[in-house]
Amino acid sequence: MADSFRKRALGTGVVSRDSSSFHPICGKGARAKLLATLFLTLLGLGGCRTAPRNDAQPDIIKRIVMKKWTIEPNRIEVPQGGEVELVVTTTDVEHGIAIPGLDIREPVQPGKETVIRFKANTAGTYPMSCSILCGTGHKQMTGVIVVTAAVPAASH
Ligand SMILES: [Cu+2]
Repeated sequence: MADSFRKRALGTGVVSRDSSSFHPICGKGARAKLLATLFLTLLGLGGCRTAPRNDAQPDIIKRIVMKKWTIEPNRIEVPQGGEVELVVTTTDVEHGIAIPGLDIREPVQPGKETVIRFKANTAGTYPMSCSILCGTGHKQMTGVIVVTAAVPAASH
């Protein structure tokens, strides 16, 4: 008798809990799903914004160190057709890396890596220089990117 009463009470309890929380749970679930979708969308957008401008995986990674008043190394050779990644840092003040022939101009800040990707389409010598006035030796901060012509494939 007591058992059956308890069961019924529990049953009622469960039913009433279900019925009372049915709509809020649905609403919450939908909202959570919407929020999750928004969150993932934002993540996706964030990824796009911070992605390098060339999505291809680099074939060649070159590190460049800028400091008063040199660019090291001041000559970088890359093969024509290569996907190139330049990782530029500064050991002192803010500098800027400019390679006008490759349409590259980016600030280089202390404590940060400036990562630049490009495809070396056309063979040639591309002057690079510091693009941010950094002191008396600023104009000495020069170098070249040399894109070496692709060797024609040997005939069979
Ligand atoms: Cu400079």
